[in-house]
Amino acid sequence: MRETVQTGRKHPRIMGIVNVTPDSFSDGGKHFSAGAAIRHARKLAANGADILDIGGESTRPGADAISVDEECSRVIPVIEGCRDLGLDISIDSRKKDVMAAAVTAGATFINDVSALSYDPNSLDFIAQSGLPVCLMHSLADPKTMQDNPTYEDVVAEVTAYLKDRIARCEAAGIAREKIIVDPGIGFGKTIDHNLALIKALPTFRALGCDVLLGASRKSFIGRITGESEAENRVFGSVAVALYGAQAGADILRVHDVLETRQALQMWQAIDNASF
Ligand code: 8Y4
Repeated sequence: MRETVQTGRKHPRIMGIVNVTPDSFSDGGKHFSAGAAIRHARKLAANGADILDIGGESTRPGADAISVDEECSRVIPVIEGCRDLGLDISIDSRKKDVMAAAVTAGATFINDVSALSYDPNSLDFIAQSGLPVCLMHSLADPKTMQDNPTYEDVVAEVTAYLKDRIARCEAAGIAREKIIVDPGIGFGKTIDHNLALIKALPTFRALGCDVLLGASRKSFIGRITGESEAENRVFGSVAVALYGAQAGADILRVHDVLETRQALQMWQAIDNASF
């Protein structure tokens, strides 16, 4: 064991992605398998995830909307199958009824890609639950958001949007310490918008909230590196995670927990070294 005392900053928390849709975890056919999703989630936990982000609704442009019942039938068994791990469990949903069922099943964190703008009942629910919530920026319509997104100044506009969402949360009784902000990489952004937002992470921290960065395997990494297969974007994703850690991200949402954790451990050891 090393004798030096670790005093410097800790690395960001790792949020492992558990995408519980029929195309991610099937029983070999067209049916969603909760067992396969739970096995994957438990592996992410063993690999060092601090938070598991469990979501049942696809955010792909043009994906079909699903009902509350369908969404619950996907996510609830997976939450129940992970709650004994003692990790934070994040419910990735825009619907208050799904959030509420997830919290009853053991979720301890709300991740809403609509920043609580999709469901008018979500704000009050989160205020009374007392749970932390991630507010992510996205352009309004998921179907069209990637059709030539334009901003005068992407950093200023995303900052202003998040500031407004924080104010609405605080007005509803959600404490600022419970709010996590996220620039929403890939949600209505070009490659250059994504790069500018990652570079501007310290600006988002200045809002007085923790910051979440979700860039893992996203298409801008594929466009920059020429890697068309999302599963082959691990190295590029780890590089973004390290840049994000250096820039002050508090939570990194990633598919590749083991790889990201190893990279962060080395970054942290160097960052904290003082010999
Ligand atoms: C390969 C695999 C390529 C997945 C792209 C993707 C974020 C998020 C998503 C995010 C927060 C995704 C639910 C998109 N991204 N939540 N959710 N922040 N807070 N695409 O960046 O991972 S889904």
